[in-house]
Amino acid sequence: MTDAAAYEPPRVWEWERENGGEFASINRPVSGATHEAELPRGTHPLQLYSLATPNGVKVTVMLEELLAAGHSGAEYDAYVVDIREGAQFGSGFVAINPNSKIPTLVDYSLPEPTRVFESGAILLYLAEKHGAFLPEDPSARAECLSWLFWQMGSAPYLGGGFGHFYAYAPYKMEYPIDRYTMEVKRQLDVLDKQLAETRYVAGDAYTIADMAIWPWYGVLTTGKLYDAADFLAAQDYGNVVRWYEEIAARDAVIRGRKVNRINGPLEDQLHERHDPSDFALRTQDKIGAAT
Ligand SMILES: N[C@@H](CCC(=O)N[C@@H](CS)C(=O)NCC(=O)O)C(=O)O
Repeated sequence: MTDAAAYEPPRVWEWERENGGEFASINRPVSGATHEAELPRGTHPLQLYSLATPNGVKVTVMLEELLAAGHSGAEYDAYVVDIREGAQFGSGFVAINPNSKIPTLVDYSLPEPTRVFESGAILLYLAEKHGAFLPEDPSARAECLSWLFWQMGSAPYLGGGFGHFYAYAPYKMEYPIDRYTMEVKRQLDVLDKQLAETRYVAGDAYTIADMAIWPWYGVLTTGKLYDAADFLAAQDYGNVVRWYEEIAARDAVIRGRKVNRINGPLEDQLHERHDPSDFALRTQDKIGAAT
C-alpha cells in the first residue's frame, strides 16, 4: 500500500478553496445561487436543463424513446447547463433544483409549472405520465423499480468514489482507488449475473431501469467512462457487454446521447434540442459548416 497516512484532521474542518482536483473550482460546501441568471424557455411543455453526462443521457434517451414510441406529448426543448462553468448555481436553475445538479425538467403542461429533479425521479415521472417503459404488472413493476433504485444508490460509488479517485483527484491514492474498484467490480458482477438470466435488466422488457443503468455501467465497459475498461477488466463481464451493445444500437439511444453533448465528434454534439429535425440540421458539424 502506498500513500502513508500523513493527514491529521483538524478539530473543525475548514474550506480550502484550491485543492487541485478537477472540478475544484465549482465544488463548495454551501448550497444556493452564486449569481443571477434566468433560464431560457422554448415552446414545448417539457423543458430540460441538462448536459450529456451519464445522468443527463438517461433522460434524453427516455424522451427520445417516448417520442419513437409515438408519445407526442414528450416533445421537449433541451438546454445545456455547463456545470464546468458553474451554470448550475445560476438563480434560475437553483429555483428548479435546489441541489444544483443536472438533469432537471420542468413540465408546463400541468396547471402549475412542475419541476422534477434527480434523474431517477425524472425517469419515473415520465414513465408514469406517458404509461411507458414501466411495467404495469405489480411484480414486474417492483423488479423494475428495484433496479432503478439500485442504480441511484450504486452509481455514486462508481462516479463520486471510483471515478473521482481514478480519473479526477489531483494525484493517485491507492487506498481509495482500491476500495472503490472493489465495490465497482462487485456491482458489475451483480449486473452480469442478473443479465445472464434476463435479456434486459428487469426482465424481458426494456424499461427505465435499463435507461438508468446503461449510461453508467454499460458505457463503463467501452472505456468511454473514466478510460477505465482495462483497469476494471470490464470486458470480462460478457453479459453486460452484450446488453450494452444491444441498447447502443437503438435509434433513440443514438439520438439521446447527442443531446446537450458539448464534447467529442462534432456530428455527435447537439447542444440544444428543440425539434426532431435538429438531429439532421443542427449538430455542431452542420452549424459549423453553415457559418
Ligand atoms: N443524483 C443526481 C446526481 C446528478 C449529478 O451528480 N449531476 C452532476 C453531473 S452528472 C452535476 O450536475 N454536477 C454538478 C455539480 O456537482 O456541481 C441525479 O441522478 O440526478
